[in-house]
Amino acid sequence: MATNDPLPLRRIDHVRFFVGNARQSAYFYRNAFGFDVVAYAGLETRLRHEAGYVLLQGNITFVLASPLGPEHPESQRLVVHGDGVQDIALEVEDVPAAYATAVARGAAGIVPPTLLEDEHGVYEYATIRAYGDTTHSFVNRDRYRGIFAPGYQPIDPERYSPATYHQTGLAAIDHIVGNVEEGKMNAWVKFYQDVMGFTQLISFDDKDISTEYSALMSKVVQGGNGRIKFPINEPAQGKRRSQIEEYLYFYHGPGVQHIALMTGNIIETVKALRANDVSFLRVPPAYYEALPQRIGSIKEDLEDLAELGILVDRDDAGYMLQIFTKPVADRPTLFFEIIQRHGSRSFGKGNFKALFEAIELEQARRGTL
Ligand SMILES: [Co+2]
Repeated sequence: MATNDPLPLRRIDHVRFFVGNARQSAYFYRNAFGFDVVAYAGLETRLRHEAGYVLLQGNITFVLASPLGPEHPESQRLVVHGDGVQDIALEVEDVPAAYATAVARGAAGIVPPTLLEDEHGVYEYATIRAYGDTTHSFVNRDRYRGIFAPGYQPIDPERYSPATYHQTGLAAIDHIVGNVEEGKMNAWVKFYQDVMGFTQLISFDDKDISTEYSALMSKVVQGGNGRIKFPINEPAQGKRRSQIEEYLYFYHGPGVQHIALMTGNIIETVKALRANDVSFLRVPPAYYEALPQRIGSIKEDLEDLAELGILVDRDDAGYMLQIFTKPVADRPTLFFEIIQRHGSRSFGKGNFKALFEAIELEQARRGTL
């Protein structure tokens, strides 16, 4: 399978967020989510147009970048979208081949294959357009020994006290979900299949995922031999404005809706995140009364799950536990999912109804339902 793959992808290398104040966002992701801030680029490292921070936890790498002036080519992004995901970078063996293949198959190129070089070696990347203003970079760091990429230096050890660093057990990116406009889901599924060589995993329609107000359609594509999973959502007809429409309205277009972060112990992770004031969606208590019948026996203590608000779903391969944060910025756009899998390959379809009711409660509070 891998040998015939026209566009072999190793893994998600990093997710780059474009934000209004990367310095403060780094503090938030460090002190609330437990990321270690390992590298910095900015005026002190001779980068004149932006500041960047590299954050690590487990196998997850986030890059937070902010423009240092209106001449930054992406500065308008902040006015239009607010803080959000700019780029999902995918590690490849051969950057020029990946870029050439993607463009030959219909992708819009943004940055052609580019070599960045410093005393630590060579870092190579190229960038194509995905949904909305979101991009995919192909990156290769096989010949790079520095902290992240040329321009970045290890973070000044004076910046943060080791005593305030507490990782929360987040280990890897499980999936990254994109919201696209009504009627565009299939075109983006086709993009990932035809251009990126992904396969479609599961599809559920609006009969599965609808409440009185919030209907959506969702399809999941995967690549990199299953290591990269991208669900794509579009709004479906509902009585009132759905959560996907709310996102598209406030983000002003398609973009990344949520990033699911995997943990090996969701109870400990969510306890740690709650202790750091990360806000999660709450489902009604009745959810837990119905749970044993719906899910059967699981390892975790039901009382722990109910106290923390963790959800459970099952498919024929096993079960999974998940919970969703509230949006992490003022606009109701990007949020995070914390997920632990016990065999299940589900994305939590069985929880959608309970969740949507919880989300709609939040929408009603925002007056956007
Ligand atoms: Co998810």
